[in-house]
Amino acid sequence: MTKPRLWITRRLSDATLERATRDYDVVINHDDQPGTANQLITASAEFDAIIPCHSEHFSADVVAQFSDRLKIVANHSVGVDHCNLPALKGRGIAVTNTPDVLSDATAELAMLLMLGAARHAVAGDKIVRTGAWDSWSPAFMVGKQLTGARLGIIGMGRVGRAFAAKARGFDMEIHYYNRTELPADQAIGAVYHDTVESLLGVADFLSLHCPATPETTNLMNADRLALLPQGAVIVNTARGALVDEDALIAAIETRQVAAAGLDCFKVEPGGNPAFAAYDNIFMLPHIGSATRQTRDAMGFRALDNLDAFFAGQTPRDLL
Ligand code: 8YV
Repeated sequence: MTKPRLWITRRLSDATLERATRDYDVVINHDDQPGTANQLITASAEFDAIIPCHSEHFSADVVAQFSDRLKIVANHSVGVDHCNLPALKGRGIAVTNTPDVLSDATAELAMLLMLGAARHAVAGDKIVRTGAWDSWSPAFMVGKQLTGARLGIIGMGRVGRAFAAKARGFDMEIHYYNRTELPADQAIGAVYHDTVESLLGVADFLSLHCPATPETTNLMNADRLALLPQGAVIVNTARGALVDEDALIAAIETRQVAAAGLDCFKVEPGGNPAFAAYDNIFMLPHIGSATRQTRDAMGFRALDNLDAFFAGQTPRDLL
């Protein structure tokens, strides 16, 4: 039987590429540059399947120009805000993602950002690294303690719950907002808030774990930032779209927000150059799921979805 033709848009893990090459007629974008609209449109005529990352944008306009050959977009990501799902489904193209497998890696990075933001990681590293550390005092770089503090989580899906599990290890009091209240065995004592506003009032620390949708764009705007307890710390490992970045800077300026830990930005790659002036904004370049173990698991999950699809079964992560 002829192997399905597969385009892999970015340099995925070696193990993923090896398995894909064994099982599919693969073209790999070894240049590792984001696939352009024109490349996607061309690929739709030449391939049965694409494994893209969140760096390839399947907008309605692009999908409208697709040829009929492409049957499945098996995303190498849990987030699918780069895909216009109605447009893809309208063309009869199956779409899958890679949930579960990146939850721990992303939650670990959220913990790093929360700790680093709370304890002056940027300023502390800078002063030692530059040789400018010439004094010490008990009042020096005093931060905010996690132990016993209230942690608000927006979006108690897989990543949110993995983050809560890690935060319990720091004896934090977990509160959450989710569209629906979790069953007790998943909430594990976390306090449910049925509005974001109610959650914000108790969030000494706030971590965002919801998808980017039209409804969640600029979820953390000036009005909501003002509802946080004074001196709150904000962490975002989900999507840059969730935070009004100008409003965040304003809240940092007034000390309403003491610090932020950000792995996601409105503009990626690149981030927001205005953040660079603030040592209390601890930033990383969208690497939440970037561990070897998780990259393999994401690639394998995307391939599992493809295998099922081409075997005539329903892929596990069909959206
Ligand atoms: C990935 C992510 O690195 O899975 C997601 O939604 O944002 C990241 O963890 C990236 O999307 C890989 O394509």
